Amino acid sequence: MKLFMVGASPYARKVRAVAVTLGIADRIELVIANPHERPPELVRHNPLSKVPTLVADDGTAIIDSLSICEYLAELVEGQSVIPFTPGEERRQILFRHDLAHGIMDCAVIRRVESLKAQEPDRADWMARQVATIGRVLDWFETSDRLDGPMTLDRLTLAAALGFLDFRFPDDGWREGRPRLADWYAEAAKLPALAETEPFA
Ligand SMILES: N[C@@H](CCC(=O)N[C@@H](CS)C(=O)NCC(=O)O)C(=O)O
Repeated sequence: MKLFMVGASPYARKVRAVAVTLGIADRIELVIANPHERPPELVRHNPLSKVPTLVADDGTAIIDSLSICEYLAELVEGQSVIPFTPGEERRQILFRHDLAHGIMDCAVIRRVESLKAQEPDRADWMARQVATIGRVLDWFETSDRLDGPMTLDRLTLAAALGFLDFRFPDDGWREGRPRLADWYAEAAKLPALAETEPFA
């Protein structure tokens, strides 16, 4: 399999963290492709020109990080990253995944906006992202499901927090959130996170 990615993408990191957790990272060849440059080898598989994009061994493309994570999980019998059986447990994991994934969305918007010239409308838009990220972090701080096995939701949360540290190291998201800070300090030591640190 080939994974088109960039080193800074939190979405790609989520996929890689899942692959490490599933024990199949060695089956994935990493291909660095800047989606903003619309590289033909990426666009051929994914006309959206977004990373991550996975190309399976039979040439099938799987796009969007959640679909890729589910595909990878399908390859491993008895996996426990994401339950496939419809029901409460799957809904809860996907709910927390979607919240953590939302942190990524807001942080990526903020990063892109921060590279542009400052204008009042833009400052408002960025402040909204910061506020949304803060609300979701507060939600996780008080969640009674913070601790537990590294299922998709927790892997996504850890990748999102890693992206905040990578792009906004002065934000101080740990302040007032001691549970989340302690949880992340432990999560970051796991191979899934330690082996997939972001790079520019
Ligand atoms: N919802 C997608 C988001 C992927 C995404 O937006 N990736 C960024 C890189 S971090 C990208 O490819 N941007 C290029 C573009 O939007 O043109 C996922 O979860 O995989």
